[in-house]
Amino acid sequence: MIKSFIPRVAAVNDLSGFGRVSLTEATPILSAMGVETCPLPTAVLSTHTYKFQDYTFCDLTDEMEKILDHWKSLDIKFDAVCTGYMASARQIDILSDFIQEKKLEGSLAVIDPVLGDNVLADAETVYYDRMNDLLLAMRRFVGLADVITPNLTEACLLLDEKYPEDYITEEELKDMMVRLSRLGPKGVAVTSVMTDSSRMSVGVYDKNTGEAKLLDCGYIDRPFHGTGDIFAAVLTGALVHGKTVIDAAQIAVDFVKAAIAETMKYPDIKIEYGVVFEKILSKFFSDFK
Ligand code: PXL
Repeated sequence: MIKSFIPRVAAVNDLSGFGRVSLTEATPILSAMGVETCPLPTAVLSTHTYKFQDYTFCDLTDEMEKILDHWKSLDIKFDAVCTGYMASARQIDILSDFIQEKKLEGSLAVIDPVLGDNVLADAETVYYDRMNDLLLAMRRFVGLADVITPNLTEACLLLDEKYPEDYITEEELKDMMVRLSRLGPKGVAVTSVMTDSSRMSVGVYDKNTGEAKLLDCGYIDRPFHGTGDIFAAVLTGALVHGKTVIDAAQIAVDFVKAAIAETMKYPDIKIEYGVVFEKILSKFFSDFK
């Protein structure tokens, strides 16, 4: 059996060469948090799919099965499995088996149900490119999670509800998180929630204690691509260090806010280039325990 001496996470996500998303964020972030990161790529892309045309896309579904078989033969233990961008519904089936096995060994499952974002997409397409067939599989998949991290668009898709036309109140958000927790997860963090005209918030709910909190993210009137993936990575890193879901969400909010503040120093960075987290990474987590 290969045991972990520092926390070890299987990070299941795509590898997009350019544009700061998914594994190009999760891997350095988890490493900086003192977590051994074992990437399991779902697809290799030249760039992510937002705003870039003609990106290359190599679906790794078959390869994932082989990688998992090899990992199994090595009997590797993981403190957590965190999943993000899925390239096919079959990947969700493969990972469902993997997560069920790993949960029996005590691993935590953090599922980011990557599907879309109203804030980024134009009015009638809430889904990210390629994602509109995955909803049903994703609804089942989140049932296996200990913690889920949907943005508000994904939360509405999972609950089969309309995206709110107006700002959302704290009570409405708590109610939504309680309903999401009924799908299975004990912890729910909903990102990208406009709680008034000048405030973006993250809602977080801990089913074990019944506590819900609204975390203030400030507000800058433009989207920041890839911040959901950063949020999920930091939250996972904090959870495997033993933080509660509410504390972990606060740490993730603080890091995303710091990365956004850094990005604002570079006016030439386009939205699709993601946020500049590199320069703040080592300092932010230097004392992290
Ligand atoms: O950040 C979500 C995400 C992840 N991976 C890929 C994407 C997106 C959103 O556009 O395209 C490949």
